[in-house]
Amino acid sequence: MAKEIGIGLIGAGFMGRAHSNAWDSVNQFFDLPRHAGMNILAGHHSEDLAAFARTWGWKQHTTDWHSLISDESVGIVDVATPNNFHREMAVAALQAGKSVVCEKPLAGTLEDARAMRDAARKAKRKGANAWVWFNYRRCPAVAFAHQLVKSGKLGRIYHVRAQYLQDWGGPETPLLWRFIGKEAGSGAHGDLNAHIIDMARFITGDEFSEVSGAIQETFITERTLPDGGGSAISGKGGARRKKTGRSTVDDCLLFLGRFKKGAVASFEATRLATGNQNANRIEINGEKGSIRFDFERMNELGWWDHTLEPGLRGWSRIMCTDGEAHPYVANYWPAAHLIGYEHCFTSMCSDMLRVAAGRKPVVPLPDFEDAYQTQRVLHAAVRSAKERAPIRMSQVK
Ligand code: NAI
Ligand code: SOE
Repeated sequence: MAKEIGIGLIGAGFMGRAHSNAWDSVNQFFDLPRHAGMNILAGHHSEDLAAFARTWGWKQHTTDWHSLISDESVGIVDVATPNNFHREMAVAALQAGKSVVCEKPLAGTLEDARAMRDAARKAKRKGANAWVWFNYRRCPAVAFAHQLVKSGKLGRIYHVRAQYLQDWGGPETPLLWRFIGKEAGSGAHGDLNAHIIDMARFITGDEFSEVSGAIQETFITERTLPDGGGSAISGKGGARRKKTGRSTVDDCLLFLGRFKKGAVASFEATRLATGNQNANRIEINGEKGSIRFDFERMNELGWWDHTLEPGLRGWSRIMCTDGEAHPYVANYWPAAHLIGYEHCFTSMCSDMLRVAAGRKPVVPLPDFEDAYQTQRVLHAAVRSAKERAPIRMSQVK
């Protein structure tokens, strides 16, 4: 019987649900050296935590996250709260000797992210792990793209073209925490560019050397105050107050970049790309071939083989559902029986449980050290937008 690791989850919102589902299902889909025990849930007193715990299978619940962190039955603390809480919660957990998995972006500010990275370094010496939920790495198509680049299939990389386009942030959307700078750190930038920066670094295996040409805009500066309920992300359909408040984050941020090995790149994140709902896209062009991915068709990877004779070249649509070739899918359904958003979280839980038992993950897990590099790029892009100047990554410590 595999040894159990107790999980303590903080946050009972959208990600609280996604993570609960993943911890609950990981040991059904994967045969692992460790089992996840869903021991304690912590949330806000305004929430019906008893109902949440019952629905998702948490043994205990509390409104005091400090008690969750000090509880002996908890080995991994899962932080699924708004960005401004990440530092306090993650650092406290690491100092208590727990492993941590924290939601993205690592933090709202570079300063907070650095403190988290430093705490993770110290905790690592005592055997604790610190990971970040960059869940899209574990879409089989993205993990496969990482493997293709690593094996040299694309050759030298020339271009990285990444976009994360959503459209839920129009004037009808109330002033949720995602629009409050002190809580979120930034808007579409930290929320969405964080994912595609991580994905670009993960697939190429390369690091940024420079960020330039950044522009950001806040189109909707005043929003009505929310009064609870509505859609998980946008609060649409929920109750509102008449009063309004100021949005203090970007609605979009676009920037250019250079990678150390010479590739050039463009990034765009927005919540106002009308007609695009969760278009998390990346295209990478290399000397021998290209890949492209769009989360709205997450089971597919576009592949262009430039080594073929010219008349035979064309974009292939690879269904990344072949258990013998594509990472993770063998653990779910027979070939061509598609998987969804939630499976990427479950696959990430499987890798964390593997690493907790001293084994290797299927593809690299983003840890605090790694996510700190993504946070530096986020920071450089904001500086580039404000200073209207290129920023060398060596200028961002
Ligand atoms: P949410 O607003 O749906 O949920 C936040 C939860 O945190 C709520 O249950 C709230 O009560 C709880 N919370 C806030 N302060 C707390 C405290 N002091 N103690 C205990 N609980 C507290 O937000 P959502 O969408 O779940 O986002 C949470 C985090 O997950 C953010 O960092 C966000 O960027 C990230 N996220 C990541 C996604 C991904 O694809 N990896 C998707 C959506 C969000
Ligand atoms: C809202 O923009 C959101 O839920 C982000 O917070 C997530 O990180 C992204 O994966 C989906 O969209």
